[in-house]
Amino acid sequence: MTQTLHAVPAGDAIDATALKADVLKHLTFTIGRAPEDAALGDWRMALSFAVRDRITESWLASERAAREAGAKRVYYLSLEFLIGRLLEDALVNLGLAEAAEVALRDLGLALGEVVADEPDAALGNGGLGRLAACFMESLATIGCPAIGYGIRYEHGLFRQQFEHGRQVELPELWLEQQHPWEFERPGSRLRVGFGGHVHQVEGRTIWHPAEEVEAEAFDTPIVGWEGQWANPLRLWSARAVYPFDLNRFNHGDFRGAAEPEALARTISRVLYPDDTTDEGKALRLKQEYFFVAASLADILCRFERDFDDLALLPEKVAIQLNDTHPAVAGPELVRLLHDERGVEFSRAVEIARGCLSYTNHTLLPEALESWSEGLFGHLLPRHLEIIERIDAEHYGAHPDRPGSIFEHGEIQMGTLSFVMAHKVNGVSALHTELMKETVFEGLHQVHPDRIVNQTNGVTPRRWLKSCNAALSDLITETIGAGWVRDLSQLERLEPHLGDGAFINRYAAAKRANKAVFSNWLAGDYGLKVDPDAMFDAQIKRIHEYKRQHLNILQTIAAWQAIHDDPQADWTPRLKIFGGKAAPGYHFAKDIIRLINDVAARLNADPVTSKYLQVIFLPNYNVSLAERIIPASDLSEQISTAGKEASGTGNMKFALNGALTIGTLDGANVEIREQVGPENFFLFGMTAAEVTARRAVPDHARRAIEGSAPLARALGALRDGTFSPDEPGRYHGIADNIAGGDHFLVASDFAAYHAAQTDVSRAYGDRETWARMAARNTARSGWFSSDRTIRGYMGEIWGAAPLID
Ligand code: F58
Repeated sequence: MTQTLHAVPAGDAIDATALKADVLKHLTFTIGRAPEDAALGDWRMALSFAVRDRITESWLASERAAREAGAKRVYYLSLEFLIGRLLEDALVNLGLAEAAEVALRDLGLALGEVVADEPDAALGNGGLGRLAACFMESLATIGCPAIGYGIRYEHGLFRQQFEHGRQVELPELWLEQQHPWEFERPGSRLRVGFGGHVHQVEGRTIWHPAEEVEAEAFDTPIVGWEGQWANPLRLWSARAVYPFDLNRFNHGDFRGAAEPEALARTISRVLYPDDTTDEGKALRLKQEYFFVAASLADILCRFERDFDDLALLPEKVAIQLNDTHPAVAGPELVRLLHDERGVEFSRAVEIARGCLSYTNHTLLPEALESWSEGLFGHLLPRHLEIIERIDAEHYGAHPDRPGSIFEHGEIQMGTLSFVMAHKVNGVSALHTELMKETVFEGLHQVHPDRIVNQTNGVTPRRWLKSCNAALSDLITETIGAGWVRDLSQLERLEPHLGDGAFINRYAAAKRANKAVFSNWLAGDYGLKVDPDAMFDAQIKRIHEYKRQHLNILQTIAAWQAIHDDPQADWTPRLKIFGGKAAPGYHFAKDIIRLINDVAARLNADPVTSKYLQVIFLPNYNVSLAERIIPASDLSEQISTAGKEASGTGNMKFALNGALTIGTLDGANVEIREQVGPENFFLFGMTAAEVTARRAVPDHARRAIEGSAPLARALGALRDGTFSPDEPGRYHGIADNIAGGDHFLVASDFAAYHAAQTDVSRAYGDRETWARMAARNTARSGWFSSDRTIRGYMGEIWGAAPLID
């Protein structure tokens, strides 16, 4: 035992001893298990509690400091927080990773196994939710007093399995075991009402909801780098006001007795329920209002504890709406100020606007949220009236404005959010400009200073330091450890890029990650791959605009070309796919099945499989991304230009030394600017060219006539090459591409195919490739979410950090 402790620096030895004692204490007194009976999960729980104790100290001190300073607080309202695992993150940020390793080794355990036992908290769908999680970590690292508000879904994003290549959705059960990070707050339950009617009493408007539920808070402290600051993520859980109807029970109606509780709990049961039914739609709106109402009540309660003048609200409170899902915060805040506190209506709107700001994450028309007036008025009658008045006042002030909040009997939540926010931001430079030219064109003309850009970022603690030890150790040895807090310091790697020895070490770090990944693939999926092959990854939600079908079509073309000339000098590649399709999105599910069918055929091909293999890893989540990204050479960012608002996976890959093959879309544009065009494989039409091309009749047919490889690859979809048991299975995809081809797969194919050939050639020169990869790392400092958060603090929130 002493020997192990001597292997680490003295400080860590002390930490390790203390940590070990705390782990044993929690195992005994919190978990109630003797060491000899403890399972892996018990140890993980005990370690998590020991770590949580340390975070809690920092958190309570942060809360005290914020209060004493009378500081402005940031409230981040998001229906999604895609947190992933927390234990490793917390250990790394507290500087306890090595101590934990030693302490656990002493107890006969491997830290890696303990960490991997934690379920992923998947309380989000994709980029928007993961951005919220990165922001929470950056807010804490910077020392900005903040609270993240969301819903504590019992079931996060579904678990994905493949059955005969098809996606099957299973419920996700992260709360099946105790969640050790959270503090339940039974003392701060709040009531949230729905439905009912509105009436006037002595000039005041009173809303009488027909139904009420209780919101119970669960706080998870999120600690920043070096443990200097921690902020809570407060997630609300729904429960019945009267959980149990004793009367009905006593009359033998056991089912009925439990009904109120079951109904109330539905609100926080699942992430983003299917809203194709009217019941589903109503539930989604209920979720939105439920968490907004609870959060705003909480925010005002905190404010009123410290201040007594509501005019100070915009000076002390910044509320960020993560997309339009919390848009009802506008009318709710007005209701709280006007109806419940007597502030004059226009003044209430002005105060609310001073607090609120809104982030837009999509320009896709089908993804812009709207609610029918009927449904909305039924659930939130008073809010409908308030929105009507807000709209009328906005029209009064800007009679020449182009559109109303109400269009075609629907409430446009984007317009409502815009009107109620003092700042509206896009998430990449291109996206922000397109916002001004498209969805918000008219509003932008009326409010030219409202739209600002805050290009997304990712936290370097999780997305480099913890997930890629080989590379982060090399970086620290080369330029010191300052980059972890200030990612712009990565530019100090630049002078080393001409040094062959450094490039060799950089390449060796990537090679080591690839070896680990290959072993894992062989062990868990039985797929043997050559770690020297190029690892080419596209991991993200499955969507037509993201064009996984372009990727797989080009893979088919490459396979056909290898077959034609198997003796040629082909660059071996492994194509990695990962991502979930929305349960009702049939076309996306067909794409998944196609990729799996192609993988089965290609991986079994004795002629080509040494050059080209394909794997679709099931159940893509944060932890899987942490495995894939450090081991990847090529990052596929191939969306139809103008469609991907930003992307954040693209940043993680570049930071970890994968080169991008991509379109001029979202933050790809800025990545290319930063890393240099010579270190980025660009292809495809620009957003303006996309618009022009769509207007060309028959654009897909023309593209197919112009590209023999494309025509041949489509032929393989039609003749049942990948579905011999059902030759027609992929006719739908082929027809889509050859027909309307809204996402211009055919039109961009030839350029993509050519760019992939360039990629293969470039990978042949390993030293040059490694230098290009290292340059990507050195020039990715801009993509830290710390930079993004500082941007929000300065330009949107007017908040200041409370640590240096
Ligand atoms: C994503 N949006 C954007 N939405 O697509 C991506 O470009 C961007 O980088 C990211 O936000 C962060 O700004 C996104 O993830 C969703 O997941 C929706 C949530 C609500 C249901 C429909 C999907």
